[in-house]
Amino acid sequence: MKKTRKLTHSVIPSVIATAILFSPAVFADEWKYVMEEGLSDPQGLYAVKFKEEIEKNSDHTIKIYPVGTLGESADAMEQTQAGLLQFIDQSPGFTGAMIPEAEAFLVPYLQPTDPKVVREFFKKGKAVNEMFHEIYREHGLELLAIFPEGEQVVTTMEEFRNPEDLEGMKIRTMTSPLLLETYTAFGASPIAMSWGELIGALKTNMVDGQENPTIWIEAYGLDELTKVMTYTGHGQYTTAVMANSDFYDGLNRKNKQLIQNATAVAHSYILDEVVKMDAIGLNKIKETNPGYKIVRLTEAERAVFKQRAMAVEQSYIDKAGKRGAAIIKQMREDIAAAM
Ligand code: 6CS
Repeated sequence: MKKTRKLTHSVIPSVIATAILFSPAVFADEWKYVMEEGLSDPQGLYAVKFKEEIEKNSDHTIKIYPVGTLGESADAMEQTQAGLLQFIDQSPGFTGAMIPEAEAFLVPYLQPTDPKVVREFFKKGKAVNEMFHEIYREHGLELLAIFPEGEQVVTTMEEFRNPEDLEGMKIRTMTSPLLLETYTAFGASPIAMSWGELIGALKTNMVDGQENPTIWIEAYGLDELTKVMTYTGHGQYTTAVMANSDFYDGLNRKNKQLIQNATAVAHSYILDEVVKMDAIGLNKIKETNPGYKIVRLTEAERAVFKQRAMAVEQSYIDKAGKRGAAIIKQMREDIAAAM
């Protein structure tokens, strides 16, 4: 009796401790994931796939915060770096002001436009997959994936074919300084602003145009607010998914693997989806807005903009230094390999 009692006293706490230690519920965390888009946009599709993978393979859950729910892009980044949020999807178009090396994805006429080459470049390219990790780390971010959302297309009130036509046109860009330099080099008058301000700025003629991929232009009615859409061939809208690096470093090996596996699945999935989405975006614009003018600059017309883009590339290298130059060189090699 005495023995039993003694046993009960000593065993119960350890049984409880064991139960607590190995109960899945104790390790089931809710991770917060913020992004710049809605659930049906490319970033949303990626986030939902990532969430599904995490929740299917663990007891953790992911709470997704779509665009607008936690402020603008800059606010979301501050909250992630402070550790209030665990994951963030933010594009170099916004991150570029903080991480100049990330502006490599904005250098005009560097990225491929052929969908197959684009896929290879993002899936297997050494630049995309190896060269940015350490750089993002310096900003408290564990870089997980980089993916495109479609070719950047310029929507304006008037047609343009050369830099002279763009003179005086106020083009909205995201807040990366290199985008301002790009549109200045292209002959326009760029104005940087957050996404939340753009629709109002177009409606009040504060700006005369903007750039975005077709899926986004159609989804947010940017074609309805402009008259012409121009394929200049100067780049892909690119975005990146990151985790707060302290959060990531604090995870055990199993959870890190869980995140890496979910990343691989979501990345593969989105690379296929965006090709379809780009075509869907264009077809929907043609269907719903038949009067909308769609222009594809000829090679000769593009050549003039390409010439101007060289100064922008040099400016990128001036800011991003040797690392930036190495990234550009590697990107060119990756594109050649992908072709
Ligand atoms: O132009 C923008 O600001 C937005 N464009 C896209 C394709 N995604 C989010 C971003 O905020």
